[in-house]
Amino acid sequence: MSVTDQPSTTTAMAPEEMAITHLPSDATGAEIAAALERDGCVVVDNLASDDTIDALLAEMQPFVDVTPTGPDEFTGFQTTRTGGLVARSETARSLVAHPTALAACDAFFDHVTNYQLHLTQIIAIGPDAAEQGVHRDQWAFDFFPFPNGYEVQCNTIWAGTDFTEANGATRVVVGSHRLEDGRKFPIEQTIPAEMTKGSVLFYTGALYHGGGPNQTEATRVGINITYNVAWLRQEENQYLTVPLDVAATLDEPLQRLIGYNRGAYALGYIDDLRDPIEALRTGGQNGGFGDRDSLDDALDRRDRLGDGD
Ligand SMILES: O=C(O)CCC(=O)C(=O)O
Repeated sequence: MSVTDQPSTTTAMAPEEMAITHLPSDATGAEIAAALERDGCVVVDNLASDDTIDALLAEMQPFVDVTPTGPDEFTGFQTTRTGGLVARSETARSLVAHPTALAACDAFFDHVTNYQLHLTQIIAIGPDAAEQGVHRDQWAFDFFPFPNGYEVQCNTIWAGTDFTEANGATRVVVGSHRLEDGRKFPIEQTIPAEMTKGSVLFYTGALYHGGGPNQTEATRVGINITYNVAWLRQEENQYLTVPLDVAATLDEPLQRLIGYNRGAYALGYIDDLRDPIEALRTGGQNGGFGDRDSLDDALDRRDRLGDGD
């Protein structure tokens, strides 16, 4: 994606003009990233099997059962948010590191050295829940005004149940990732991301969206797994959420994805410039900052940005 500060659009599309693109389950990372760049959101249909979703939800159910509902309107008085998926569910790890999700992130985050897991959350919207306020997820970064077009998050919400307008499908403002910051949208100016169980909605950190109201008798379950640029802080603190002895058992790409990695050439090293992965190993030595090639790539990107490309 381009990293320049693009002029923001001031006019949002009318809901009747909006449509969410659906891609098939064999969509490539480049196709997903292109749709994200154009629309700010895209659904990939039927990417996870029912068996995967059912296994993940069964592993998480004991934790979901004891999760309190939200304390305020934004988190939702009828909604539970259960985190720690990497620590608590082996099956969830296969979604966190799903090849299609990571291929999309690889293509989408080509403006940074690294990205990382940002948060994992089962969002269960109960019957009679009101809609969530429409927001940008990147407001979590203390409302920092990122340049328009400089995306810091690639988000997924996997449908743990079918997502319908009636049961609280995520509501989106298609194309709103290019609008100016600080906008307010009533629900009438959004459309629902309807999709079948096992499908996944990708959306950027700049897209205006929110959980929909649940007007059914059944709970809507979403599995929210998000990624962010690795020079920013993670929303869910993986170092404290995933016990060290559990983190040590994960395969190395997942260890690096959850944060045992440098965020850029010199970011996040341990003591005498050691690679953070060494926190999970005994006896290793890996001196120096990160790899020089990635630093050279970062410098090239900075020079291109300076040229306004
Ligand atoms: O549950 C959803 O559909 C969206 C939730 C969301 O946007 C959030 O909690 O930030």
